[in-house]
Amino acid sequence: MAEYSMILTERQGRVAVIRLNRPQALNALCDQLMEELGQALRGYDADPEVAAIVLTGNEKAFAAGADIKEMQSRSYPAVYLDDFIGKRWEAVTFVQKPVIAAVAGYALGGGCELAMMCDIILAADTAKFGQPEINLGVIPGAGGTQRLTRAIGKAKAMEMVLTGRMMDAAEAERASLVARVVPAAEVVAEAVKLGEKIGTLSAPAVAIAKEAVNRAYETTLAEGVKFERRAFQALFATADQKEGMAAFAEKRKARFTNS
Ligand code: CO8
Repeated sequence: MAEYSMILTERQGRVAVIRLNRPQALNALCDQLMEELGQALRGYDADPEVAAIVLTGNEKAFAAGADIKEMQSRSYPAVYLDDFIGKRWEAVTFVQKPVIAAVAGYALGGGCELAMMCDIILAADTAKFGQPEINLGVIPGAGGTQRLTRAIGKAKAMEMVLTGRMMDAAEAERASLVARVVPAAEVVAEAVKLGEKIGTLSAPAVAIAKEAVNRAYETTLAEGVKFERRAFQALFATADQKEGMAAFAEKRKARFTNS
């Protein structure tokens, strides 16, 4: 098991929990933290014992953004040549297994963007989402202008990105940014429960379901529907499709073998 200094990792059954752990800086997402996060995500994605991954912070902050103090003196050539953001920040988007963000407290800037890269966001009633980069003389840089707009629509996204206004958990649920709001003390347990539920299902079906939903962001309706149909048809090649349908017909619980 790798040694990490800025994240904590644990397994709860078939669910891996990654906790961002820089509380003194409200989990500001510095390079080292993002390297560690990428490493942990890749490790769990490759581990056949893991069905889903929960990403969380602490009760005060999921993450208050990229590390402003680390970023402030960087030059354009340096950030460009380092492909600042791309290399370290997109690890979540390459994970094949479901990644569930359990957000309590601040999810700001890069923190909000990181949550939006996850497949499902569960919000604690204390969660606050925002893209305050405009206050720093910059704009979101890890997908905020794109994913927020797709999630909540132009009117609210534009208001948030142009003014830095934060959205509380209730508004985030109304705006469909988050799947559900739960009491803060339960948000990680609820996310793990969700991961466990997914873990009882057919892993190939889950992975392709995730891929198909994500395809909706990248393509036309006609192409997306065609992709979905081909994926649906392909699942008839799995033993899990035979088992799932037989179990329904026989009125028993399915025993999926991920094959
Ligand atoms: N970066 C660095 N340090 C931070 C950050 C941050 N984003 N957020 C908080 N901290 C530090 C504070 O400096 C403070 O440290 P210290 O005790 O040494 O002074 C400590 O965390 C506690 O913070 P506060 O004292 O400010 O706590 P408050 O409860 O008073 O305020 C807030 C909480 C409102 C969340 C406040 O901390 C805040 O406004 N933080 C900055 C939020 C922000 O602007 N985020 C956007 C950052 S830019 C960004 O994310 C760009 C993403 C682009 C893609 C990623 C590229 C790498």
